[in-house]
Order: sequence, then structure tokens, then C-alpha cells
Amino acid sequence: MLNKGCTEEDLFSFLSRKKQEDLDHAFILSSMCTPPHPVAVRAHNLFMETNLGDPGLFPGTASLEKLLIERFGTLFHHKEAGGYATSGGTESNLQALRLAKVLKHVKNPNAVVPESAHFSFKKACDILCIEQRCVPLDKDWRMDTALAAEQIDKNTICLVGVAGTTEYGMVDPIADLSRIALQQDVFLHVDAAFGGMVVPFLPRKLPFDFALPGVTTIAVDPHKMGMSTIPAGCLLTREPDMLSALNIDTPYLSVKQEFTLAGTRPGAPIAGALAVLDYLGVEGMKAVVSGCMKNTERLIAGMETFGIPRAATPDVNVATFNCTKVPERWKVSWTRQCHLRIVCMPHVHRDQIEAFLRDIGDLNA
Ligand code: 0PR
Repeated sequence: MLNKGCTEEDLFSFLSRKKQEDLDHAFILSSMCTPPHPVAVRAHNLFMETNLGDPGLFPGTASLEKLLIERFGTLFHHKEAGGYATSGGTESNLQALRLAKVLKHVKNPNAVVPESAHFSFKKACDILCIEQRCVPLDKDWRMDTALAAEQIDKNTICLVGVAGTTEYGMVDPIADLSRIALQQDVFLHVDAAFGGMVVPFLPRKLPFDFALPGVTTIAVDPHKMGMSTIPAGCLLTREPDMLSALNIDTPYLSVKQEFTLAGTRPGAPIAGALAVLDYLGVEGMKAVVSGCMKNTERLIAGMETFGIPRAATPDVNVATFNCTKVPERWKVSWTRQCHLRIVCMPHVHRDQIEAFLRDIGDLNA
């Protein structure tokens, strides 16, 4: 630390230079995050100093968190759902498994997850000492539900399905998983960190939420397709009071117990997340999602005209290809199976898709 502080001007010229070292979003095709919507930024700034680790001091902010959970409950066909705002999908998935572990009381618990599950489940299982059982996918990159049913035994506490897989953008057959979960009396956690803000706004109905009676908990991340500021995730529970099973005593705070993972929790991104939902409404979100899906389809069609086939026909805005080379200025990602992966987020406009396709054309000429 400097002995004597520097001037504000020097400080911010240093910070601006550092910011310029970050990549330009115009070329980022690999991210599931996107620059926040302007109303999210404005709401975030308004609630900058709030801390929901001590909600009694910030009752207004705490009521926004309640509203956010209510909005998602309603969107996911269960107005009475419980839940809270997390730091993102990793925390939501961890807390969902923790809840299953606490409520299921099994000595050597295991969780049955698809091979496509996000690596946060590995972290959660490590921390919670749960055996992670991975289920192979079918030829369309969705969880094979027959194989999932075979993996469940008396020590299984939770079955996991993904709505919008990280690598291939698929929605698992959650209706089948819901039936299996009810039959076998295990929890069903749906990781809709990405797809929770896409699937409800698609013209094609893909069941994944509380309308399916076996679904116990859902993770959804406003900081992905919800265009909020970071960090904003949500964990929703079917039973309104389910999370109280995780309560621990917090004697000197304004509330005497808490079930959250983090202690200090920012209220700002919660305000940001709610701001986007209320500002855009269902119609606005449909327009955003429709734009992203059209760009995904255009990208797939364009690549195929160059003889570069898709690796999957995605349910959400993630496109994958049998392709080995991409012009350097574009920041793309590669799946574990070495497929090119592009996420058509709201910041990836049609112009960028066309410019990318032109570059691919030049590369293949
Ligand atoms: N579940 C799913 C289905 C996810 O795709 C992700 C993250 C998570 C859970 C975990 O969410 P948090 O990272 O919010 O805890 N998916 C992206 C990924 O791992 C996250 C990401 C976003 C990565 C932007 C890179 C990036 O630039 O690919």
C-alpha cells in the first residue's frame, strides 16, 4: 500500500488503462454474461452500499429481494415459491444440494447429474461430501433419463436436470426427470442458471419449472440472460419455507437466523435484476430472447453454407460446430468434445454475426 495516497486523477488514469486491457465485448462470443442493461446499472448504483447480510438495516432492499423471488416464482408457475438471491449458479447449485442433504438424512449421499452438468456441481459435491454420479447424454446432448433412473439408489438425495446446458445449450427432458423423482422419492434440482431467462420466453414450450410436480428447486441467474449487474443469481424452492432447514443462529444481527451461504450480500445487483424484469416485462424479454435465437439460427445457417456443420441443434442461444479454426480477433470457446462454441448473448448483434461469418469465409477461401 502507498504510504501517501495518490491523486484521484492519477488513480483513475491508472484504472482506465487497466480497463482498456480488458477485451472489447464486440468480439466476445464465448461468454454467458453480457454488459448490464442500463436500468440495471442505474438501480445498482442506487443501492450500492446495501448489505442484505443484515437485512433489518435495509428493509427496502430486503423487500426487493422478496419481489425478485416472487417474480421468478410466478414466471416459473409457482407464485408461492420460496428462495433467495445468491451470487450466481455456483452458489445456487451448492445450496440446492445442501438442502437435499439436510432434508434427506442419508448416510452416504449421492447426487445423480448429467454429464453436461456445470462444474459447479463438482465443487458442491466436494464441499458437501456427496458422491457425484454422472449420467451419459443421448445423441442430442440431453441427459439419458433411462440411464439416470438406473443410477438412483437408496442413497440418492437429488437428481439434477439442466435447462440450457453450458456447452451445447440443451434442455434436459425435465418432465421425465420429474416423474422419476416422484417415483423414487428424490429431490429434483433444475439448473436453469442460463435457460431460466430464455426458455419461458420461447415460442416453443419446453417444460422445466414448478409446473412439473417433481421439481423441488430451481437455479436461475439474472446476471446471465437477465442482463443484471454481477453478481446476481437466485435459488427457488417449491416449499416457501424450505430454506429454513439451513438456518444457523446469527445472534447479534438484525435477524437472528440466516440460511444464506454468504454473510455480507450485495443488495445492488438484486435491485439491478428486478429493474430489468420490471422494465422489460414479458414482452420485452421475449423480444430480447427472440433476437438472440434468430442470431443463433443465422449463425448456424451461415456456418453450414461454408460446410461447417453444427454439433447440436440447440434449445437455447448456444451454437456449437465441428470447426477447428477461428480468426484470431474473435474470442470463442471450445467444448470438452472440442466443438467450437458461441453464445449469442444480447451484446452479440447481427452485425457481429455477419462480420464473424465473413471472417470464417475468408479463412476457408
Ligand atoms: N449452471 C450453468 C448451467 C452455467 O452455465 C453456469 C455458468 C453455472 C451454473 C455457474 O454459474 P456462476 O458462474 O454464475 O456461478 N456458466 C458460464 C460458464 O461456466 C459462466 C461464465 C460466464 C463463464 C461468463 C465465462 C464467462 O465469460 O461457462
